[in-house]
Amino acid sequence: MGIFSFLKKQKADRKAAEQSADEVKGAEQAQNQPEPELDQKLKRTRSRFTDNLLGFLRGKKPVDEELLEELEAQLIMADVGVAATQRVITSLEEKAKKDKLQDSDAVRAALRSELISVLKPVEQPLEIPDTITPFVILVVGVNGAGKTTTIGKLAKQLQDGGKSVMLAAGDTFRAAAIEQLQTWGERNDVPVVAQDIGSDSASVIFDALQSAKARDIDVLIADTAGRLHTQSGLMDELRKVKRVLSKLDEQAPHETLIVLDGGTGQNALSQAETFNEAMALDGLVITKLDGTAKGGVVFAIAEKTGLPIRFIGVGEQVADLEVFEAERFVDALIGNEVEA
Ligand SMILES: Nc1nc2c(ncn2[C@@H]2O[C@H](COP(=O)(O)OP(=O)(O)OP(=O)(O)O)[C@@H](O)[C@H]2O)c(=O)[nH]1
Ligand SMILES: [Mg+2]
Repeated sequence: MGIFSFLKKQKADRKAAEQSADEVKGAEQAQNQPEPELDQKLKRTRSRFTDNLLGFLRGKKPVDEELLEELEAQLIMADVGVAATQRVITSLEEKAKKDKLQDSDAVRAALRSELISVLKPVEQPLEIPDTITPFVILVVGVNGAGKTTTIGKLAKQLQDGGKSVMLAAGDTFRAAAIEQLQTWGERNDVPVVAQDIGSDSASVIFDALQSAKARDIDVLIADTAGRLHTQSGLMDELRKVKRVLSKLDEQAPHETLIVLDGGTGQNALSQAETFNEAMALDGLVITKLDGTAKGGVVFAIAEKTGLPIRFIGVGEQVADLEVFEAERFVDALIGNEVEA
């Protein structure tokens, strides 16, 4: 597509966006309705935890080796992963030895506190210091993980927090990717720096940083095309983005954020590990936790990578991005009705 037809298309898209302004307004009104609680949004994973994992604890069973073995099997089946499961079970065994697990309520309470302790070290919210402007966030991950959607949601949150935000359309592979980011930008009145499809991703993001500096923008968020860590050419492209940005600001990008689709279970874990080796990640966002029963993978990712989980995605709407909190997450899965 030539630049002229591209611009024409952009114009047509803008018009379409204006026409749908009423729809957006309606959606915003809907967003003003009280939000469903996190446990509702995580209901599939919650039901795996409460029905399968905790179901067998109901009724006063003796706390013996067999019960802990069953619990271990259930944790593995809930995608918690071997390492995190072992840590939890070992600690429960120690408590059992000291006669601290008298009944299944005590097991539940101990389980709750062990699960929290797996997640606590990675509860490190994204902090954007006022002293760094523009603060540059580079968003990476495999195809379809939720990168662009997360950027849209994050832009709104930051804006609501009083930051000025700019987006960079660094996914130059598909016209639809550029348009998708522009739609999010229009919806929130956030400027989007884009170039023609097929242009060099690093140059788009470099231009955006220059522009953000000139306009005194607080936060620049750069989108990138989905890729697998095995696609070495594409991984080189990401390294080039980093290199080029550091010419304008030695510390940029200040946050390299990977977006992982929680519904892919153990694949999400291996993506976090391999991208981290290639890119030195600063943080994670785990999306689509609303649509999956595999939310237990959050524990596996926390235990194995130790990388900060900045946010979780729990739906497709702009408000469906939550700052990750260990206790809140565990309570949404297993409840906190028992005394810890
Ligand atoms: N249910 C649910 N859907 C989500 C969430 N986050 C993103 N999605 C959906 O996942 C699909 C892919 O999201 P994108 O943001 O386009 O993913 P991407 O990583 O940018 O994809 P590529 O640009 O193709 O690599 C879209 O339909 C989103 O609406 C979430 O937290 N929950
Ligand atoms: Mg995208």
